[in-house]
Amino acid sequence: MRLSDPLLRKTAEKITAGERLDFEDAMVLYRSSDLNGVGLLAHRERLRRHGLKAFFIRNQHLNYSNVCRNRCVFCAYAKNEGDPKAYTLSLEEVRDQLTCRASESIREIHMVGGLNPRLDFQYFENLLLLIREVRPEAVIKAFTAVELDYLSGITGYSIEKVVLRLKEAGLAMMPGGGAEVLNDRIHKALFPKKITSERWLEIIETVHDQGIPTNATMLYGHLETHEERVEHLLRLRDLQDRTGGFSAFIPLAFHSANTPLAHLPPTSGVDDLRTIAVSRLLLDNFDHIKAYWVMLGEKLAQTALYFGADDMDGTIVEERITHTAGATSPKGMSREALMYLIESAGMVPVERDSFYNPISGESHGNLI
Ligand code: V47
Ligand code: SF4
Repeated sequence: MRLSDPLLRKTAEKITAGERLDFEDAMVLYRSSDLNGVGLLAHRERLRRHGLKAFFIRNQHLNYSNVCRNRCVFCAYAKNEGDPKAYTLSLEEVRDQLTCRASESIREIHMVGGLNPRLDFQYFENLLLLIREVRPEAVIKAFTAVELDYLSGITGYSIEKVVLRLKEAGLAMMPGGGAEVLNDRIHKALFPKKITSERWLEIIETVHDQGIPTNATMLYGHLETHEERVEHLLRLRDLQDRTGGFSAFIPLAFHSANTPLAHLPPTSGVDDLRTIAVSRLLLDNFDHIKAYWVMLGEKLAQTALYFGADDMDGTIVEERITHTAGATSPKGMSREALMYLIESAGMVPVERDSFYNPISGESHGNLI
């Protein structure tokens, strides 16, 4: 492989030899002038793992309440109780949101919300039971370590008991949010009321030990340095070495509108692609890297399939968190539109369930 940046060559040799990359390698990938070279290394790794397959899922997002006592600085979605834009869905409203899509084969319900002090444990259990009743064929991927810590606090239950109860009510997987950047400086500056990095890691380890897989995310493009991003990735990789419970990693590009950080520019396409590529190369024990089209936009998400990403996430139906912060992508996408994005990028769409099993034997084989 021809690399125009000589500084990249040593790291490229390690990748070719199948050696694990370290902090310095990741910084070389971040600093290199040869973005295409970094992308090519990540693409080669992506082809080795998945060929030209690009996964997607028919899913629906549900956000039960935007009332949140944490009020993270980067979050435009959360509101205080009494705010005219504050809402909390009743179980009947949740039922309506689910049944209005009854004709579609939705495979996953992705559900997160704010820490609303008026919601008790019963509400969360009832949400899961209701989804299981209305959508018995869908996997429920819900809550983050942040909600689990909250539920443990209001009930006095251990995290193990919270997970067990939610599992009994239908929880099968957890999304990757809540970690933001696993770093004390950023925690203090941007989300001081949220659980610490150590607590997030400890809770996720417990969740994995209880047999529930989760994703992991990283919110990037605000105050964090490249070094802090790399530390975040390495902390996730360490935990994955111990538990093997992470399914996919999803870099989340920060959107600043309607937040106190509105003066910050959007992430650049170059940074988005490089971050996908560094994630693919550093997280050697993660099977999947997601290009979340909602935050990247459809065209950059397509391009990311050539920088290490193998998954486009899903149909979503209605996204709220990023759109409140100024996202200009659509709020949802049809299965056909997602497949078009993948096919017109020269990849093979594979519809999957939450655990990356192809739907109805639709595996297209490894084409490389
Ligand atoms: O934890 C909040 C992020 C996350 C903003 O696991 C913002 O499959 C950008 O975790 N700009 C929730 N991001 C979303 C999330 C997620 C999304 C899609 C798929 C999966 C998955 C997980 O959204 C939060 C936070 O990091 N977020 N505000 C913002 N202004
Ligand atoms: Fe609340 Fe989550 Fe928004 Fe933070 S990111 S304010 S915890 S809803």
